[in-house]
Amino acid sequence: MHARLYRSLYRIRRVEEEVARVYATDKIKSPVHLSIGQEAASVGVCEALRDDDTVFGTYRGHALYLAKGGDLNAMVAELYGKATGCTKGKGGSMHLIDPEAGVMGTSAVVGTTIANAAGYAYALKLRRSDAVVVSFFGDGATEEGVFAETLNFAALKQLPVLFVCENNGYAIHTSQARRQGRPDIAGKAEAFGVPAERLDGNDPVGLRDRTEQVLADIRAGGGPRLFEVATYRWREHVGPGRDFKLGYRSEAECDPWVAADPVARLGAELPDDVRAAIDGEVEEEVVAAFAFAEDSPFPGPHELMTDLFGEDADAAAAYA
Ligand SMILES: Cc1ncc(C[n+]2csc(CCOP(=O)(O)OP(=O)(O)O)c2C)c(N)n1
Ligand SMILES: [Mg+2]
Repeated sequence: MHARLYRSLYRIRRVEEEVARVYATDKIKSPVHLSIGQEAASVGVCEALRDDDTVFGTYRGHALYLAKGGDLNAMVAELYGKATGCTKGKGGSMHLIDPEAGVMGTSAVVGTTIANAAGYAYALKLRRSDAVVVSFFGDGATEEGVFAETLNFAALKQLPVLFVCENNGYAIHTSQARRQGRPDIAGKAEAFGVPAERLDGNDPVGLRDRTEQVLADIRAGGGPRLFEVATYRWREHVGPGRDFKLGYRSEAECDPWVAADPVARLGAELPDDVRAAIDGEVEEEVVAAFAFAEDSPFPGPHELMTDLFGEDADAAAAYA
């Protein structure tokens, strides 16, 4: 029985379905890149992490943020642009952060957090910590130079970092086969000296178990590793809808992924009463989070002048 995994998966699914529902009202003040269909990649990996491990991710980051324990109220309020959001409403859906939960940041700029993660891992190594950093990114991000540079550096320094490429087959509307001369991300990592493997993104149990094994090696000083996780985005690249009418992919291509949906599969394995209890608790939590966002104030104008590098006089003096 995998009640814990199911709860995490179902909770993310319900939050994003609610985001999709509310989006049409224009109350959500930021573009949203939904993870619906891809939740298991984040959940499977994060279930194997310790509280003091950290993650870095992308603009498609709701699942990762929640799977690692990021505060739900602060996330929804952030999407609403409210002062109670995780970046006081300044970052929106693409820039989620919850340092207390080990969510060190997500970014709209493709590839950037790959290097941020390695930098953090380098710091951990210098401090002789056995905590691990996990860097999540898409298949498109592997075409950025920073991917190659970071893998080279991580292998050279044997950094405690697990790279997780969520390969959903597309960068916006262009398939991997139309972008990469050699569509083999795991193979590219191996070329840099980073042991890599391909895993099923619809198998959260397998992902959690494999992550546990690999993390033990990384904690013991074994150096960086990479997972290429096969997954699929059910909705449009950005926004709440479906986009099969655009013609860059077919609904028939998506169908097998929906049929193998791990949220439904794990849910069906649970005794009815256990599942009903989890579903009920999640529903209450989701309703409360959206109410929290609705009721929260927008940031005041003074917030334009806070959280700037120049705001901190000591730091500014140090660089003078
Ligand atoms: C440096 C940079 N170049 C281009 C873009 C525009 N852009 C936004 S998302 C995206 C596709 C990225 O695809 P992938 O890494 O596979 O992530 P997915 O959206 O599939 O999760 C691109 C090119 C950007 N945000 N940043
Ligand atoms: Mg992609």
